[in-house]
Formats: sequence, structure tokens, C-alpha cells
Amino acid sequence: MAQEKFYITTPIYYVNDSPHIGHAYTTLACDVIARFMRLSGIKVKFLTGTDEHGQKVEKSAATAGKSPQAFTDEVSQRFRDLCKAMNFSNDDFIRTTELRHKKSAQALWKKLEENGHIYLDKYSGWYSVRDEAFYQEAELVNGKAPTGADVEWVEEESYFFDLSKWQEKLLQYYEKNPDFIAPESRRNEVISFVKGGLKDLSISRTTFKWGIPVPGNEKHIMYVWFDALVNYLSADGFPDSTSFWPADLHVVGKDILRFHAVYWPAFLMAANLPLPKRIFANGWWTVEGEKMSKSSGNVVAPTDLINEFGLDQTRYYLLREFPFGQDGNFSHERMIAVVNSELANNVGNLVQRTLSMIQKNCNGAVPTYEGVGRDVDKKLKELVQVTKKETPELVRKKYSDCKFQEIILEIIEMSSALNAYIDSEAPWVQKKSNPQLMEAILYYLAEGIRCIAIMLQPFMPDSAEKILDLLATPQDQRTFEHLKPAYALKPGTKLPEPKAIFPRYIEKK
Ligand code: ME8
Repeated sequence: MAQEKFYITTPIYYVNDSPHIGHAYTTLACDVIARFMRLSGIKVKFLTGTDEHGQKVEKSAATAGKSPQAFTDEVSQRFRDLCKAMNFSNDDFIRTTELRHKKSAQALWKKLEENGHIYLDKYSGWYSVRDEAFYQEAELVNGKAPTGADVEWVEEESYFFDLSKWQEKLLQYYEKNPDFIAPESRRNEVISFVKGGLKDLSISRTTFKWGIPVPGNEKHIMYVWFDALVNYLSADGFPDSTSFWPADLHVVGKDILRFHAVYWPAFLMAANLPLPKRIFANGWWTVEGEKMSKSSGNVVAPTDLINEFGLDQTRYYLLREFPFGQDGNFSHERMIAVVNSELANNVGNLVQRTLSMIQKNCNGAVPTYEGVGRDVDKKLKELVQVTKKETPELVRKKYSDCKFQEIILEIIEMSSALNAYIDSEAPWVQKKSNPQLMEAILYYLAEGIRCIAIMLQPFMPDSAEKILDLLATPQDQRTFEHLKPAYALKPGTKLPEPKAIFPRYIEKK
């Protein structure tokens, strides 16, 4: 049965810093899936937001000489601005300092308490503020967290969640639901972590104040990860009424998979709530071969890329460069090469050549394919059919599996094939000798472009829209359903003056 609802989420980002391409990347992936689902007629909730409590944010506010609230207001706005700059289509933006979230986090806490899964004790152990995570002695490497972050010794009264009781249930769940954690290699890491044994989890702190008070004992504030994970429920109206939960997909970076694939499902099981259907972990961007960090001064801001290369070029490059789930590297030189060879010289050139030939030779209207003396269009028809040989189910599966690079490269391959077809058929040669044949060639090229533009919409919404406008495709005929031949271009439709879509990038000296 076709699914008619889809709930997709990004991590909520810490407001200790300005957004960079790593943050934009995870949200972009969600945006592309959300757009694809909407174009497939599915009702979507796409959520992103900011994680504003905890010691790390409190410290950053102090360093900036601001109150935590003023500081979080300011930095959270930068993430909101990023959504606009990147053309993200999120339906909601949650901040953990909002009342709706506090209510929700306290309700989940109470539920776990009622169900007997929370108890008061003392915590003593290592804590890393940068990671906002507890570490066991055995996990430390040369006195630091395995991530390289500094740790400090913490001893305080704390509430605990009985995580150790959920080890077997979690393992059974992973076993029964092989798609729950992706990619496969990450799934295996989670399984071996859980098999290694789970300790009860400290879920409250008393040594600072910037957090959500524990219901019934305000001396304690909730551990920031307990607070943060609940955002996926609070944005859907929990505990009053939820309309989208369970989430279909949580996309997160590989650094925070453990929180989502171990702690979160355990909390949900303990509260008798349904589990998200899938958690997909994306890999890590380095920049010119180096880890991206403020101290190395190599942080790439998405807005800088947008200003230099264009918005859709940036969206395209980030998802095209390497398979989602793997690690990859940002290189300025590679970005120029990709933008020029695949967007300017390939798709852009195809659109430009075809539409200007139509404008010049077919009275600026969609040409006709009727009455051609030979079967010229067979090959092209097949090319256009490339889009249709894949069933909607298969395409949907590719999106759900986050195979962005594969999807993009298939579209580019189709564009290359159409360009090669122009060269081999040379419609301008047919102009005098066989104008009908020329028209047929141009018709199928234009129809191929229509399909390409429809398919590019999730990745490059503005540019795809411009191409569809140039083809005078009706606004209500631009979904994946409209790839079907029944909605093919109608000969005789007047077309506007062609415009360049993807300019060539010329490096400024
Ligand atoms: O962890 N490459 O927030 P955060 C790829 N608040 N992705 C990257 C990246 C990089 N170099 N750097 C960051 C938190 N990311 C918590 C989450 S969720 C309930 C709470 C992305 O601001 C990636 O998705 O540290 C990573 O998981 C996320 O940003 C971490 O953002």
C-alpha cells in the first residue's frame, strides 16, 4: 500500500557556533528527500532546529559575554537564516528553549518515571563538555575522550535511566529490523557497541542551570541529550496528540549515531512509544584533506559557496561529490570542475542548444514529431524512457536509501546521451533537406530535457523550475507522476525566449 505520510528530521544543531557545510549537508539531504516525497504526492513533515541547552552552550554564551537566552536567540537565528539561504523546505523549526519542547521533555520524563525506569543515585565518572557525553575510564585514550575532546571528572547526585535493562531488547530489535540503522557498516558498529554491554545512563545534572528542570526536583536539570532527543516528539505535539510520529527517517551525522540508535530507542521502548523507522548516518566532510575546525581556520561557510558558485550549484556539489554515508573531502578545485563539466557544459549546454535551435527554427514553439520518414526517434525515445524504466517504487527506494549521488549521476548520464545525440544527428544539417526530421529530433530533445528537469527538482529546485518554465510546462504538471508520456510536451505550445541556466564558473584572479 502506498504510504501517504512521511516524517523526516535532521539533528538539532548546537548553537555554540555558526553553521558550516557539515550542518548544511545533513539538512540538505533531508530537504532533497522531503521534496522528492512531496513531488510523489506524499504528505511530508520535515523538521530541523537547534539544540540550545547544556554546558557547552552555557560556556559559549559566557565566552561571548551574553546571557544564555540572548546568545541562543542570536545563534539559532543563524541556523534559520541558513535554511533560507540553502532553500530548505522545512515545515517546522524547533528550538529546545521553546515552551512546547519543555512540556514535551517533562512529559516523557514523567512517563519513564511512572514506568519505573528512572532512579536517583550518584554519578562519578568522566564527562566531555565538547561532546556532551559521559565516558568510561576504559574508553579514554591518553586521558582524552575517544573523539580527542578534553574530559573532566564529575561527581554529583544524578538521576539514571535503566539503560542496562534494554540491551537484549535493543539487539533483538536490530536483528528483526535490519533496515533500522544505515549504512550497514554503521549498523554493525552499533550492534557491537551494544553487545559490549550497556551501563545505566546518567540523565540529569546539578552543577549548572542551563537546561530543563526535572519535574518534581528542580535542583536537577535534564542531561542535554535526553532533552535534545525529545525534540522529534515535541515538534509533533507530544504528549497531547501526534500526527506524524513515528518518524520515517532520522538523518544524523556518524558522530551522534549512538545517541539515536541506542539511547533514543531505549527511551521510547521504556515509554511504550513507537520507534522511528530508520536512522541514517552520514559521513564526515574534511576540507582540502584536513579536519574542518575553527582553530585551523578552514571552516567552509555555506553562504560563501553560494555567493561564489550559486545556490543550486552548491546544493548539487554537496550531494554529488561522494556517496552519502561515506566520508568525503571538499576541494575548491573539484567544485569548479564539477560545476563546469556537469552543470555548465552538460545540462546547461543541452538546454541552451536545444531551446535556441527551437526558437530559431520552429517559430519558438514546441516542434512536432509527426510524419518523420524513418525511425529516427526510436533511439531517442528509448533515452527519454530511461526515466521510466525505473518504477516509482525503485526510485522511492533509492531516495529512502539516500543514494543521492547515484540518482544524480543517472540524470547526468541521460543529459550526456542527449548531448551526444545532438552531435550525431546534427539537426541543423536536416534543416534544409528534411525539416520534419529536424523537428522530430528537437522534439525528443526537448522532451528529454523536460524529464531531466522534473527529476532535478529535489536537488536544484530553482534551476529545475526555470527549465520547466522555458518549456512552458504547466505548474500543475511537474510531479514525478508527470514524467509519464501522457504529459509529454504538446507540439505547437509557445515557448519563451531561452535563457542560460548554468553559467560557466570563471575563476576570479
Ligand atoms: O551533535 N561533516 O549538534 P552539532 C558532515 N546537538 N556532517 C557534519 C560535520 C562534518 N564535518 N560537522 C557537523 C549535535 N555535521 C547535537 C545533536 S540531535 C537530537 C542533537 C553535522 O551542532 C552532522 O549531521 O554538533 C552532525 O551529526 C551534526 O552536524 C552535529 O551537529
